[in-house]
Amino acid sequence: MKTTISQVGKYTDQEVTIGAWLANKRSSGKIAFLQLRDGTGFIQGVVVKAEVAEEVFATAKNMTQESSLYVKGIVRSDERAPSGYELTVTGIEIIHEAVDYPITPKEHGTEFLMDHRHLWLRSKRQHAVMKVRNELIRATYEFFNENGFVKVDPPILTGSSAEGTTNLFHTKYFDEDAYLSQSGQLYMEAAAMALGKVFSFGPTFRAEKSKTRRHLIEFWMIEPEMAFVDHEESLEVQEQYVSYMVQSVLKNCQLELKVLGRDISKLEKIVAPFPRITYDDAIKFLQENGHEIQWGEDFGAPHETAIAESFEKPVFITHYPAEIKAFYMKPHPNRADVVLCADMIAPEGYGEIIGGSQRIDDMDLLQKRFEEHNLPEDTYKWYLDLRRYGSVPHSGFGLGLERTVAWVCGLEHVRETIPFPRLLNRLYP
Ligand code: NSS
Repeated sequence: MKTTISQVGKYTDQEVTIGAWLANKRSSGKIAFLQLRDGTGFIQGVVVKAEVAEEVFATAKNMTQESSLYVKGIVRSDERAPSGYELTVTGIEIIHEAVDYPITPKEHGTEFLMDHRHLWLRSKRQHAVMKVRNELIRATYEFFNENGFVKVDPPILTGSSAEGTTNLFHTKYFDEDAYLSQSGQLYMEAAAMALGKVFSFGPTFRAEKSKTRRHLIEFWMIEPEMAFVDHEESLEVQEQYVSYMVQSVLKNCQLELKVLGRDISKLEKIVAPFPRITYDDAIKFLQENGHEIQWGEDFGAPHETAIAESFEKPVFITHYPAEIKAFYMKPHPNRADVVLCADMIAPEGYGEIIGGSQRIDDMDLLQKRFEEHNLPEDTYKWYLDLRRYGSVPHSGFGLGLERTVAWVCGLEHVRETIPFPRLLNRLYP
């Protein structure tokens, strides 16, 4: 029976055939232990010299790392094995022999691994990260579909900026200037006026000159937008969504979290509601704890970490000064100097994973903002139309997938959270 490693549990004590690669190998004169992987999982194959044909044992002993093979064997249930199963090998057919695979079981430096990202993805740890990423994506679709949202795809080539002009990726669109999308938000606002509750999930681009462990040049964002939903109601959707994702990973990725050595007890606490703290109080807290920061300044990574350390769950920092936030955010009804917005800061120092706000729905105010921010009104004519024809209160947010993967997996750096990271100095492979 031909099967995959993830399915071997259905064939206990039966003979199966699996297409696999040799991840690693140990052998003595009498027995060989093959660490096999097939994409669906990892399993140990045991080849006992006395129990197989001579050439089978010889092949096993001489097989090189990352060679591909069809392996035949009997499935044994084994409590000591991480997957719960082991394979007693009866036959081996080499498909392709790999010579001098560059990533050996010894330690390699980060730059070397990044140069070999196309191969590094095969490792057990990277496999686990990609599986968790996939589960976060799966749970995202499930959450929004179950809650009445419609998936809408905004364009990637745009003629305007959504999040300020400093880190735009410029390109040509035939004779016109064009930019790679920094955020689909403005288009999602139009979509919300057509479909009510919508979400997007796609790549976004920021030519950020920052070389930090949280910044990618190309990253994936989930952007829900909701008509007739105010700032407070939007925060409730956000905490429900993030709880749902984390609980889904706990339920469906136990093996992966174990491979990553993630402290599960920290993730088990991620259940809505999440705490909220205003920007004003956050500034006071930081000043009282010895940070040099004044009202009106934006938070850096050390500030976010200091605030997050007071909580076991993600925390919303709400009502930032209008001056340090995007042009489209709605001012607080009783305080023109702050806006109806919130950033969600992940626990354990993983930083901001969500930025969101209620949007300006008043035509005159939005026009005034365009002037203040020096944004060309003709490029945004269509966006003003949303306030001209049946304007309604509406809110939305953007969750950065890679930062969420880093947090849930407990990774030091976002470079391991995406298959082929685009970083300040890296476009290869
Ligand atoms: O700039 S954001 O805070 N907000 C927006 O783009 C809004 N237009 C979203 C919206 O309301 N629809 O970015 C949102 C999130 C932020 O919290 C991070 O988690 C992530 O996007 N983000 C990034 N991740 C990785 N690398 C970079 N450079 C990056 N920039 C933002």
